[in-house]
Amino acid sequence: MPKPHLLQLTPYPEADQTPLDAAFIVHRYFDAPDQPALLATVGPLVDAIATNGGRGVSAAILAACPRVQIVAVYGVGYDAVDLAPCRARGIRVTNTPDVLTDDVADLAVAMMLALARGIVAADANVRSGAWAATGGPPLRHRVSGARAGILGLGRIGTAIAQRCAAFGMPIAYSARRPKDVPADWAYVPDPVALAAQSDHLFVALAATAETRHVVGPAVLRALGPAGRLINISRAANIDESALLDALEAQTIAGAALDVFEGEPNVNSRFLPLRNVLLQPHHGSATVETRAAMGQLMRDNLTAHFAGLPLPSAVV
Ligand code: 8YV
Repeated sequence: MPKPHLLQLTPYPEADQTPLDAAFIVHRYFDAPDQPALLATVGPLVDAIATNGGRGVSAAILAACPRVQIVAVYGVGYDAVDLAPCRARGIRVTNTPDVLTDDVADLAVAMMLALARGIVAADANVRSGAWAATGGPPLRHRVSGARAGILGLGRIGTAIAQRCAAFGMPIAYSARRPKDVPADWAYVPDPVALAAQSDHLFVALAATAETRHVVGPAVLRALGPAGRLINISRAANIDESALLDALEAQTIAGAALDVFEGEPNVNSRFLPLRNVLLQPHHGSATVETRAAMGQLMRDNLTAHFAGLPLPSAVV
């Protein structure tokens, strides 16, 4: 059986590239010198598209691939895939849930601790000699027992809540409906009300048209001058301009962000701020998890072309 043609929109680790190259005729769109020309030439041949959570697939690329059968996302977020043409044309879409949940939740908690305890500034204090010269950094704030609010109690939000509960933190969460969770986890569906009762507010929502800018001026006001925001979801869930206003005016205590509008380019207003922790969208970026994501993405592709059920289809 001839190898299917695969249009690859993003680079993968070598360990993932080798098996892809073995199973498919791979067309590397991401480093093509003339991407429109490549698309015009190979688009009619493409059977599958491989991408990641940040890159997705546009309607234009889908339109240039009239015989594409499946879009495989290396990541759990598929908000950057234009689903309307996929649904209209019967194009399957798969992602890589579960295998990255722990890593993303681990980083979210690490970001909370680093922000509240000033880990980055304390490292600089030692490295610069300031500790010896003028003493240690100023006192920071306890995390254990503080109130955790989880905006979006899906797989990752639940894993974050479980970790925070282990720190003795009271848990409150928003979701479309109450979840089957420990009885002392409070269901607070309104984002403003949730922020008002949170010291650390985690944004763990899948990005959709409904969640766009759900964290705006009202939520930030409710979070207040002692509140901290942690975002490991998508930048679109936050009104970044309103967040910058709040950080600059110190009307919230701080924010820890792994995602940004226009990433990897970051708004320069963030750079001088000392009450924000900036991370390079690396929630799932461990050797172990990326290997599992790559394997699951390939398992979906292999299953599709073998006519078998797909391990993790979203369309
Ligand atoms: C990205 C992510 O996919 O899983 C997601 O949705 O945001 C990340 O894991 C990352 O760009 C993977 O390359």
